[in-house]
Amino acid sequence: MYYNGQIIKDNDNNILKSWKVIILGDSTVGKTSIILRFVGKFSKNRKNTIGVDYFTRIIDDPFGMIQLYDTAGQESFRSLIPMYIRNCDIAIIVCDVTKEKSFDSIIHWIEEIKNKHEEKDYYNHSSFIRTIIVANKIDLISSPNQEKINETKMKISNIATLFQCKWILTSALCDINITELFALVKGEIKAKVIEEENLINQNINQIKKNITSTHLIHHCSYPKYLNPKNYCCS
Ligand SMILES: Nc1nc2c(ncn2[C@@H]2O[C@H](COP(=O)(O)OP(=O)(O)OP(=O)(O)O)[C@@H](O)[C@H]2O)c(=O)[nH]1
Ligand SMILES: [Mg+2]
Repeated sequence: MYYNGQIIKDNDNNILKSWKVIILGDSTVGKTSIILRFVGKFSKNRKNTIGVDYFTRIIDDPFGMIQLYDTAGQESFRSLIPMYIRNCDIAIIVCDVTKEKSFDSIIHWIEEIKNKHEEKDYYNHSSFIRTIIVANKIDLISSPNQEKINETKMKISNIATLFQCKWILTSALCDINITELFALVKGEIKAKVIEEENLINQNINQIKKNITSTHLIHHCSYPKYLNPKNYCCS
């Protein structure tokens, strides 16, 4: 895979469509670990992310490339993140099932995404930033503590229902539901592809309408004396 200006190509010279996915959440909730699982480079000994890291992975369904922006959860980097949110297609918000405070931050990031989405509308961009909420480190509350798991599920699903997002419980450490999380991401990408196609069709129809009406005006303004018999408005 290589970059040629803005165009991204694979080794067979096929142009790849790319989708930007940003991963948000408090420090140490496991954002980098989730991404490293997905790109096949998981390691247990992680350092805190500084600023924003970038990863890619080719996907075949739909065919293209996922560009992953792994953000730092530490407060000192927070002001950097909104400008990355603005250009993304999908946001994954991660919390740690053992840290109550990390649940509260979900709302902060949803608000931030909403603001950026409104800005996008302002600039007449159509696409909506689709959001998935992830409760990570599920291994730390696994059975026999079923009650705690149910409580966590209830909490996450309530937030997700409120903001109309998808949600999932994961463990990057034990590789639980990471594939399923990125299946959700691919599902959201497919929904975006359909959304974009519909938008293109709408625009084409609008252009066709405009051409037809322009043609009529042109036809009607055809000077009468040049073709008096066939003059459409006569
Ligand atoms: N038990 C458990 N530990 C995890 C899991 N995921 C990540 N960790 C551990 O949590 C710690 C922090 O993980 P990171 O992936 O670096 O967290 P982060 O959200 O990227 O943190 P920042 O880069 O500071 O924002 C590391 O020690 C990981 O090994 C998990 O699912 N279960
Ligand atoms: Mg990190």
